[in-house]
This record gives sequence, structure tokens and C-alpha cells, in this order.
Amino acid sequence: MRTIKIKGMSCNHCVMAVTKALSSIEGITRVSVDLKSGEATFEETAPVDINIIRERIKNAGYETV
Ligand SMILES: [Cu+2]
Repeated sequence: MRTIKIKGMSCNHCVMAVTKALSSIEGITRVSVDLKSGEATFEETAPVDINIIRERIKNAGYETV
């Protein structure tokens, strides 16, 4: 399991957007995003480059910390 911190989420809509963005990345599964802590946890079926994660999160309108 891997955990990343995300900046800029303020409501459940954001949680959904981040969840969707992460879930769309190949190799990432079982995404869980917590609004309060700003943390996203997920499992990897194959190692995923953090830059790809950053990019997708950014495209969704948020930032990885
Ligand atoms: Cu929101």
C-alpha cells in the first residue's frame, strides 16, 4: 500500500475527482481518499512512477505534496 498527500481538496467532490484521477492510472487499484487528512492510499499492481501520479492529480486540479 502506498500513501500520498494531496493539497487543495475541500469537499467530497474533490475526493471523487482525485479518486477518479488515481483510479484511471494503470497499475493503481483500491484507491481510498481521505478528505480530512488529505491523504490518498492505494495499491499498486505494478510500480507507478510518482511523476505520472503528480501529473494526473495536477490535471484534475490538485497538487501532490
Ligand atoms: Cu471539492
